[in-house]
Amino acid sequence: MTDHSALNQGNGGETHQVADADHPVLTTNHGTPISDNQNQLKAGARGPVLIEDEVFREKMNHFDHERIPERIVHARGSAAHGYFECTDSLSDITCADLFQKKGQRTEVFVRFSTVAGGAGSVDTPRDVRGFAVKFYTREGNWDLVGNNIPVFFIQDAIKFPDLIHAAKMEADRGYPQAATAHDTFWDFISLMPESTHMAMWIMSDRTLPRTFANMEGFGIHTFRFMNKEGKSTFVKFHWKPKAGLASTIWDETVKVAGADPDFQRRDLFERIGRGDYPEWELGVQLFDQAFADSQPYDVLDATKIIPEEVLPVRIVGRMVLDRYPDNFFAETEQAAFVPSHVVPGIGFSNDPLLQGRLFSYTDTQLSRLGTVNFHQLPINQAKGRPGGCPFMNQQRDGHMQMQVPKGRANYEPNSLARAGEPGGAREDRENGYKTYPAQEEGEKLRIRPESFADHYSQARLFWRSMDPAEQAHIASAFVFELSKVSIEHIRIAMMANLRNVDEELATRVAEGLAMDLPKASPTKVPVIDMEPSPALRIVRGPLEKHTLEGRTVGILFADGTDAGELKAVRDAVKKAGGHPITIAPKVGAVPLSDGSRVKADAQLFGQPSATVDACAVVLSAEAAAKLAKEGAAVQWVMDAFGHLKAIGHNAAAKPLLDKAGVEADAGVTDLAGFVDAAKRRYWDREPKVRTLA
Ligand code: HDD
Repeated sequence: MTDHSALNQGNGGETHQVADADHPVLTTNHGTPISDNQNQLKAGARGPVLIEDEVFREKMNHFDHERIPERIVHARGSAAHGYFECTDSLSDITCADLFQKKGQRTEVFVRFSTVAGGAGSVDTPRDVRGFAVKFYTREGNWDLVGNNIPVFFIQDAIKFPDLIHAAKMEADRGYPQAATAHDTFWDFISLMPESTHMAMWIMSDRTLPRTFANMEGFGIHTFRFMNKEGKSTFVKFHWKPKAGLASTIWDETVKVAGADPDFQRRDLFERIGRGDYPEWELGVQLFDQAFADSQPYDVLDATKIIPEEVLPVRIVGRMVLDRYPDNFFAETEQAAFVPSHVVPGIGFSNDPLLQGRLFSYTDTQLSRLGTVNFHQLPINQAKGRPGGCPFMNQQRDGHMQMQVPKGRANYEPNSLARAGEPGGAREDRENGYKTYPAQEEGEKLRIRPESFADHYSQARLFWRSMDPAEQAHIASAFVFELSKVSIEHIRIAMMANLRNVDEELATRVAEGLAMDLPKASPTKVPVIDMEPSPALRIVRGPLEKHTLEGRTVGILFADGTDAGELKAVRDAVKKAGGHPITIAPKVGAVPLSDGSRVKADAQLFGQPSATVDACAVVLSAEAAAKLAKEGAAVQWVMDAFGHLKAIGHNAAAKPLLDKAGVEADAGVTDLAGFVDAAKRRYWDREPKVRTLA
């Protein structure tokens, strides 16, 4: 008979590693030590497996249940921890703890997301980005759940399911994933004129942010601040990126999606890893009822902005993201953002979109996280409260209850304390959350106020505020998207709406689609010409920053590259705050002119120039001649030029640039001038490299 005792004692796998000083003993979930993690329990070495094998069954069982429902929207997201610091006290305006004292810090967890795609979709579709901030204040968690665009598609939350159904993949065919360029989306938009303003934003470069660190964030709705005396002030929230606003060219976005589906997630991870912490200023627009009444639109209408030129943004804080989550699932996936979670000093307005959201988010967490106890998950705990996480109430039990409350006080009021037992928590009439006692009265009606009727004036304002380069991108995006619409009447209906925005825009899009302009769609109220708002621009706007700080520079080199030149470019980029990435046809040891051998950070095929912010080409004459015949190298340079990036090169690299069709302009420099040139994009080059609408 064969002796199997050795196998049964757990040394049956070839890669077997055993517990030692560095590795604790592996156990089942109920704590039993495991002797063999390589083999199922069998009847005989080649025999059938046995159902009594709890080690296998438990492991499989857990694995089979690892996934939870993804978010119904904003499923694809990336997050980071950090802090908010108050830089200007708002204690006269709000009693919210985090705004009381200059210098006071509050922990935050921030999740960025795309809206339409599934959890595994690419980071860079044309889509709105979510910008959700959880503040762990000392008086509970406040979730400011915003987007990178200051308006929304619809005015009333009852339309949200329709909007999302229309935007997501089509119900019968299951595509497109994470894309608005399809029939059902534009069908809905064309039939909902209130979405026209947001449609302008999503066709703009705002939906193609370079990285999360290069986006603005907005709370969108009008909220309320309340101070200690109970006085209310309306407020709109703005996040202003320290790294500046920056977007990609559409062709670049498409190439980034192919080269690196995780581009923005990776950037967040690497940026934090190297200490380039993403940072934003928090700004507020504060106003009262008299101001609201004086505006040509309703401040309760989430399809409208208050231009910064009309009501300046007051900077009151900064937010720094300095720690990537330790575990994606436990933190990023299980984070539950709920706009109804506010803290004393912060309240809501009657915006019907906001009011609908106050219901939907808790509801969705119940199906996504599966229990009313989702607030007990570490990422969701109210950990800012003194003493850790002391939420105190008489709510009990439920799925996955993690707490073990002591005593009998699971009801209130009670008099148990008088008998020497713990009596539990009680309300705080003085400092507990108080709702603003707004006066309300009216008939019960399903009705949209007349003050919400203007759907085009701000769409026009947006178009007329754009830089010409951005206008060309918007018109071209409409051409691209509407050319993907296969039902002609939808395209015509959309064009009829665009005529109300701006005749020039409509004409350019119609020309791009080679179609006749239809009659403008009827409008309920006249479209107003508002004063343009330059603050809305990215290109040549107030937040376009010429800098290398936090940006990446690809340095293409190859066998025989001059060692001194390569080092000089790398050093100069670093000195200017940039992040150099050396790229070569082979990553191993590349021989340089002085006989030394260096490793490249990335390989030419794997790091297309679309993935970096500026490009340097440092080659020997032989390598340049060779690479001029290499498609990937020619494309690398051609795309750098086509994506309006700076290209710095040494003299020997010229044949490769010539082959790629690079023409002389301010962005094409020698290596000495490169670092300065690399701080920006060259918008004037665009008409030379592509036809735009
Ligand atoms: Fe929403 C998620 C932002 C309108 C219903 N929304 C969600 C997230 C963000 C936003 C950033 C992801 C949060 C995270 O990272 O977990 N949503 C917005 C903004 C809106 C908006 C800025 C308009 C101003 N949303 C909106 C409406 C409804 C919802 C009108 C429904 C009435 N949103 C949801 C949701 C989600 C969500 C279904 C899905 C996952 C989640 O809540 O936690 O409840």
